[in-house]
Amino acid sequence: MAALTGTLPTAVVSIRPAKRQARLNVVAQARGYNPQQLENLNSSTPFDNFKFAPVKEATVNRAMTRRYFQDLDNYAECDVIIVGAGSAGLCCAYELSKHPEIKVALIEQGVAPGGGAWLGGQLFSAMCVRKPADELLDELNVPYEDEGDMVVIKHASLFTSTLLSKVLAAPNIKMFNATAVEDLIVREDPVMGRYVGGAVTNWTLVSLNHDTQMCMDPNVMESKVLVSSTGHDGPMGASGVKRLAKMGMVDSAPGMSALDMNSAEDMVVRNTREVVPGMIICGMEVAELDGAPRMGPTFGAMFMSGQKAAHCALNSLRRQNVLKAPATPVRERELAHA
Ligand code: AHZ
Repeated sequence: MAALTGTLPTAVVSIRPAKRQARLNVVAQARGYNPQQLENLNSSTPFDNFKFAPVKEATVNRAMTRRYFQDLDNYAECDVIIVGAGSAGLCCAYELSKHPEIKVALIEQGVAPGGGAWLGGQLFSAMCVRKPADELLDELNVPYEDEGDMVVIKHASLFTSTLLSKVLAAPNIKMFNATAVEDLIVREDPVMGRYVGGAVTNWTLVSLNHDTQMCMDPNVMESKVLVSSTGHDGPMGASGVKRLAKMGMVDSAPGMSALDMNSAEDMVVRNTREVVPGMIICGMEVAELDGAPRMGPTFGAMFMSGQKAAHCALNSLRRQNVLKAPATPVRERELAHA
């Protein structure tokens, strides 16, 4: 028998059930089908007879708010704050997920994390990654086509959704999305000088409305290390380094330079660093600070810069632990010779 094809006349859909069945039978027979076949297409699905258990609306409210406010309370002080959940920030978070003892807050101004990593260049699907950054793809089990010195993922979203799922599942990482970092906490220390001690936050929708409403003061989160991965200049991008430049904590933030894939990717990874005590930069924010070229649609440097930033953060935490440890004669001798 021929396969069922074609659509039914719309009039059939709107008439009463008995009449409708009769019409369907006629249509089915006219087209050479058994009427039961047509009826089966109309009938049951595995979801027809289910029923949810009753719920109290307030229970749903409390399930969300209790957790969110517990998180806000818990993350008022954390080890690492990552600002920006683009490819660099997410790679940094993923690397830190391997250290479950470290408490990480990932703050993203957008509702949807991922930054520019949902698509390749010019809104195309494929994502190009120069080697050896493909090692991360093997670790994540993201498939790709090998093209020699670079690999190509069939859709950037496949990479980003896989990475994001690992980061979000990590017990030591909490993502606060729809939350903007409006400013930095900067303190003075007799030994270190000025250092970054955390982030000044607000709901992004509030941040975007400071000029329409009065006095919407921000919140704060303290960190031992802040990783700034806010991408290149834009409404909120490069906000970390621009703040440092305004305060004279770095000479200037000239902005990224014109495209040169070959030098750009090496430079971004090489220059990923603790730029002032307590603050590490990675991803395109590095190019913004150093006037380095942009690389356009190749993502290897973003992966490796994010991974390197995680290691810089671990080093910074270790250094802070050493400095905070009570001085012993042996340690003082070690420090004197350091
Ligand atoms: O929403 C931003 C994005 O998700 C977020 N962000 C920016 N400012 C923020 C703020 N508070 C909270 N003040 C903020 N979040 O940071 C994320 C940056 O992601 P991105 O993808 O724009 O930057 P990236 O450095 O991770 O990756 C850059 C990818 C590029 S750009 C480029 C070129 O222009 O040539 N080439 C590549 C591969």
